[in-house]
Amino acid sequence: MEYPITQDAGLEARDDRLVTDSARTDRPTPDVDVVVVGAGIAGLYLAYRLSRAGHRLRVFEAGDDLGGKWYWNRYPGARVDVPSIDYMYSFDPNWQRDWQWSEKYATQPEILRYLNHIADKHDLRRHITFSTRVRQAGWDDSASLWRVRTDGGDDVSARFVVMATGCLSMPKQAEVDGLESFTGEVYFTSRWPHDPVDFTGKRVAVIGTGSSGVQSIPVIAEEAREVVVFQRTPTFSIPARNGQVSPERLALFAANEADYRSAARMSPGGIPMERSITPTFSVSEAERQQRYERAWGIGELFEAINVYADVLSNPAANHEFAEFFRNKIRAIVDDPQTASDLCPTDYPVATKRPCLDTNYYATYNLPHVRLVNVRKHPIRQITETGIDTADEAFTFDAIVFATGFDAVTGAITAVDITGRDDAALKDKWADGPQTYLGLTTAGFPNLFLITGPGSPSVLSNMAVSIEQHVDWVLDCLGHLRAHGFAAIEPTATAEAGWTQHVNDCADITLFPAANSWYMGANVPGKPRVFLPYPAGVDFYRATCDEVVARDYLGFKLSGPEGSMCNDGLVRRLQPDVEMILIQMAAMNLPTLDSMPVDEARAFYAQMSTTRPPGPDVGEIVDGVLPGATGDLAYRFIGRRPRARTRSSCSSTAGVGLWATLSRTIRCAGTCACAATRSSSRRTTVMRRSTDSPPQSMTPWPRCGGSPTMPRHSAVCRDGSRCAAGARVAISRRWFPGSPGTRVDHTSSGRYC
Ligand code: N01
Repeated sequence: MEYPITQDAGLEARDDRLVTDSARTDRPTPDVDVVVVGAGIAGLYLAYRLSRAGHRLRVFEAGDDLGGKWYWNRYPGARVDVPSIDYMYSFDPNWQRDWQWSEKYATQPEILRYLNHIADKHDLRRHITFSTRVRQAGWDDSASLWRVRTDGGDDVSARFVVMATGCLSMPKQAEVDGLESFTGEVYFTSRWPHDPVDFTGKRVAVIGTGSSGVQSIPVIAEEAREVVVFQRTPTFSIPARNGQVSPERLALFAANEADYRSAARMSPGGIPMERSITPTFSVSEAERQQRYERAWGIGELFEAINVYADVLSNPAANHEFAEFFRNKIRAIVDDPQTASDLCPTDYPVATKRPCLDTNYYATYNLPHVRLVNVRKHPIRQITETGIDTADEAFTFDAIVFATGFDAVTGAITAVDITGRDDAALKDKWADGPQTYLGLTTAGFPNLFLITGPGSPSVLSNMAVSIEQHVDWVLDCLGHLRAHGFAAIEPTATAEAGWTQHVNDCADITLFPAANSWYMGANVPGKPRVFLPYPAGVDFYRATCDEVVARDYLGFKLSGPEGSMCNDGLVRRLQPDVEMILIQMAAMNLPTLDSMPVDEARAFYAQMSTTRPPGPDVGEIVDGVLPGATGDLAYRFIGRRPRARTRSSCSSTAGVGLWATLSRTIRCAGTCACAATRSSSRRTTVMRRSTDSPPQSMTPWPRCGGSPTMPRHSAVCRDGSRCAAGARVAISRRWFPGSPGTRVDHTSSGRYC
């Protein structure tokens, strides 16, 4: 049986030679090809792409209508924190004829209108079953399909299941005793009523000061008689400076939208922007303050975080930037005690999601607004009439919970998903999610996760990351179809390697230092694991493309006519080492192995003059490691421990260009391989030259054969040379202000 022709008019013709797996065998035909869970931004784009590609699909949505996050989060003041023209689909090329954003940061109702507009324009509603929650999805190995059950009684079989459930869609429990006894009104920002809520003349409590609290508090304070904000952790917030979409930006964007969108796809965060490569302390204090002021004034989160290359990796750099923010808070808030309570001091700036606000700090200057620091005055319980802290009883008419989400994994594990041998995904992820590329997970064939854990997701512009994932999935389905495969699943090796790589990337940043929802730290009992992939949309996209280019590296593809598996790790090097090689290629610098030793040393010395001093050396230990051809001498250079429970990078500036460069080049001329790691302690281990010829050096590892270590590592156990070539370096720069000017560098690396 061929796929039914259900495409819309004018679509690319489907390859009619391709037939379903069941046509070649006696396997049962599934009810549909794909079940999609969720009809938010991801679910809608899936419906668009899948239907156009001729796949039979059903989309189940728990809400009564589409929109996902933007359907549920209707609280006062709710807005997007990425500029509206960046936070939209790129697949709809003629959108400017029928859609215009009214503001730089659109409100929730406007975004919801946009999503409805897209759904209507492309006739997507017909694929969606609303008010229906998927409860269970089980893989039937004998039939090679999924059996999906909903709370509406649906029992649907499908070849593929795609979780488009959103990263911030599973509200966190209130975690406060006595809520059921409160006789006033109770609201959750994540489940706001559809009818307008009127706070006029009321005494209102708001618990929580993340993005939802920061956006809603000033608006609630405009109506309410009294507002008391219960804050557990203060946030860093910058003024959004909302207004009309700037005509200049719109003109620039309209002049070459294709270039703009493609620059977004190859940017660090999904918004056209060059990755900063300037370390904080490489410029004068006056220049730094000027740049911080610009970051504060521009009203864009990603620009602010990108102010210097090492803000998220160098504690001293981060501290200075944080202090700039704290000074701003102190300058805005009149009452010194309130200002002090509003200043975050126990985590590095941007390691918890920073906020964009409109009048947030100034709202605390209003006479009817009060801040309660619950670290000093813990909430004891909610009573019939209000909230009791350890030392005060408050009376309220309404309590608003802005307490956040079981982020990234919560909505996925809320569905009872079982894979091969009835293994439950929830059990598999009990100690933290394990995925390959944040898209798939071993033991669960034909299951795709859109913006799943281990992908850039919440650290990026979600619209761009969603499109990238959906496009990847569609390409994958096309590949399976074209080659007669019915199932795809990552290997355990690839998954372990990717999971380790994500952790390695997080470990060279300051992210693990915060108790954030990125770390799962906001949900009691949730394993403490960094959930998103922090290396950037650009690196991530290149990785996903590389996996495909290398014949679906790390995946097993199977079907009635056989199976194929090109097993291996897509990222073997330590991320900072890899990053430096990519940066060097992007800058057209000569590769180190092409230089004579003296030249390489001179090169390193020159680079060293531009970088700040490194950390104190705590200890130097010489020793030997067992190698394939005998013992290998190494030198261990330990840094002085600092007050952090997590391991940290041995380079001063972590992902900063010059620091990573120097870390790599330190091996120049003396070693056969570069950096590897100790799992308990961040160290640099340098293999000294026992087998490298004196005139040449090998500054990064050569790997060969199938991986012998499940953990991502820079050194192959057998020390053999890499046979496989891989395209690894792609760097694209786009310069706002000069439309059409783009510099593309592509280079081939020999490392694997
Ligand atoms: O949730 P949050 P959110 N007692 O987890 C506090 C996106 N978003 O809904 O930090 C007292 O950030 C909690 O304290 P702590 C955006 O990515 C985007 O505000 O855990 N307090 C924290 O202050 C954002 O980051 C947009 O110590 C309790 C707050 O509640 C993400 O969604 C708008 C508590 C929760 O903050 C989540 O934002 C809105 C308790 N028992 C959201 N439990 C835009 O696009 C929790 N808290 C603009």
